[in-house]
Amino acid sequence: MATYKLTYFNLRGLAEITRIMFNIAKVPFEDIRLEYPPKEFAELKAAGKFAANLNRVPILDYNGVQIGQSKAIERFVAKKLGFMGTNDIEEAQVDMMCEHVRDIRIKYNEIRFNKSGEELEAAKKNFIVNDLGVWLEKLENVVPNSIYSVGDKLSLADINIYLLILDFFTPSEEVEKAKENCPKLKAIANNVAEVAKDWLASRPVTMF
Ligand SMILES: N[C@@H](CCC(=O)N[C@@H](CS)C(=O)NCC(=O)O)C(=O)O
Repeated sequence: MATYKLTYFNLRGLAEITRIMFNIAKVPFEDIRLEYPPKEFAELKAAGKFAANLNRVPILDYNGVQIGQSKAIERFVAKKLGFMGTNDIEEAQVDMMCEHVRDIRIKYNEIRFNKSGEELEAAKKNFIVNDLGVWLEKLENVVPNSIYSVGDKLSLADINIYLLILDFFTPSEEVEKAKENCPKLKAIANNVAEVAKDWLASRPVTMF
């Protein structure tokens, strides 16, 4: 039987989509969580433990083979567990949706990680009030009227949409307003939340 060991910090961050896939598929994996803020990380890094991700995490150990880069890990695990569509076209569509979600998250992260203090708060609010709804409505336009964004089963694309709609932004009236014209995205996200509810209720509570 295949063995999966996923090493990351004790955060949702770049590992959570993969953890959600293992939990929905009920496939056992070792969820190795390094202390955050990092303590033992420097020592393990110096010992070459994370070379496959250029001395960073996450790292997936699959049957003793080390795989780095969170998106490569997500796609690999999605393929193994059946979350990457049922044919080449669906696989490309899943990939496309994931990249759409990534683009929107990057836009917000560019603000989050490049500003501070009052300037940060003002820029975050400006994005949420003026830009987020516009991007979400574009995404809403490319998903079908279904609880699945691609084909007729849950995929990596749906889990990305779940993260964007229900996890990534701190809840607020403005965030709710940005989502108000996106019933299809909400239905997809709510379906993932329902299917993954045991994991979401029992996972460690972390700051991000
Ligand atoms: N593109 C990489 C980025 C990996 C990355 O930046 N990991 C961070 C944690 S989120 C890390 O290990 N930082 C510690 C360090 O760089 O020393 C991926 O997606 O896996």
